[in-house]
Amino acid sequence: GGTTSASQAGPGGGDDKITMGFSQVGAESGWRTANTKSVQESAESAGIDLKFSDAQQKQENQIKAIRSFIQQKVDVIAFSPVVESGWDTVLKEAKNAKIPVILTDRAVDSQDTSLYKTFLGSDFVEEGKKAGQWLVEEYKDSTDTVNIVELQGTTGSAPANDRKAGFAEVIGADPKFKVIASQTGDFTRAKGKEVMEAFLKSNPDIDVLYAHNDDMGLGAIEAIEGAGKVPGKDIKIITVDAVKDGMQALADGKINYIVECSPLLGPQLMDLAQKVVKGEQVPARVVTEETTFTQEQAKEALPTRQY
Ligand code: GZL
Repeated sequence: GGTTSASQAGPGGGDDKITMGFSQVGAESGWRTANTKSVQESAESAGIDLKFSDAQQKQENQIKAIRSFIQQKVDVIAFSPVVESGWDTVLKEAKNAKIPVILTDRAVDSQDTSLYKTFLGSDFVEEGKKAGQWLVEEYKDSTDTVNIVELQGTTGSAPANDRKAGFAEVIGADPKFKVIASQTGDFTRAKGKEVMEAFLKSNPDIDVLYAHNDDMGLGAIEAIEGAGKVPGKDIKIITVDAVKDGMQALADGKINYIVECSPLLGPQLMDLAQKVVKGEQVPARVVTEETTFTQEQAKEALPTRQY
C-alpha cells in the first residue's frame, strides 16, 4: 500500500511502535514509586513508547491526561484510577476515539464494562480478609474486647473501600472485635502519623492498628513511639503492601503482619497492551499473585525483595 504521511501517523510517526498513554495516581507511597518504576522499565523493555503523567492524587488531573492522550491519538491508554467513581464521560470519549483503555491497580465503578478492555490488579477485598483472618487467629484464645483503630486509604478509592469491607467481614464474625475509630490517612506516612496521634489522644486503650498500607503504618509507628508506647507489642499492627520499609519494620518487630500487594504490574500490563492493540482477546480481569508475611518470613524475604 501507499506510504502513511506523517500527519496521518500516530505519535510514533507511523512505524509499528506502540504508543501508550499512562496516567499514574501520584507518588504518595513506596508502593506507588515501585509501581511507576515497574511500568516505566517494562515499557522500555517491551519497546513501547510511554507517555507518563503523574496526577498528584487528583482525579481532574487524570481526566486531563486521558484527554491529552486522546488528542495525541495514542494507540492505548492505561491508568490507575485514584477513586472509583466519575470516569464514564472521559472513558466514553476514549471509546468514541477508538482508543482501547486498560485499568491497572485500582478499579472504577462504571456499569458499562465496554469502556475498558481489562482490569489488571489485586483483589483488595481478599487482602482485607487476609488481614482479618490473621487477627482472628491471633486472638482466638481470648474473650476480652479487642479495640481496633483503622487508617483507611484514599477516600473513595477501590483499595480503601475493599480493604475495609474485607476486614470488616472477617472480624464481624466475633463481637469481641471493636473498630473504635476509622479514618483516612490518604495512603501517606505524614497523614498516617497525624491521624494516629489523634487516635491515641482520644482512645487510651488501643490494642490493634489496621493500616491500609505500609506507609500509613510507618507514620503511625512514629506516633505510637511518640506517645511512649511500643509498636508491635503495646499496639499490634497489621498493614498491606509489603514494600521494603514495611518489611524492615516487620522484621524489626514493630509491625506484626503484612498482607502483600504487588506493585510489579509492568510486565503484564505491556503484554496486555500489545494484545489489545492487535485486537486480540484478553481476559476481562487479571488478578495479581501475592502472599502474606509474618515477622519470621520478613527476615527471610528481605534480602531478595525487589522493592
Ligand atoms: C494498591 C494501591 C495502593 C497501595 C498504596 O494497589 O492502589 O495505593 O496499597 C498506594 O500504598 O498508595
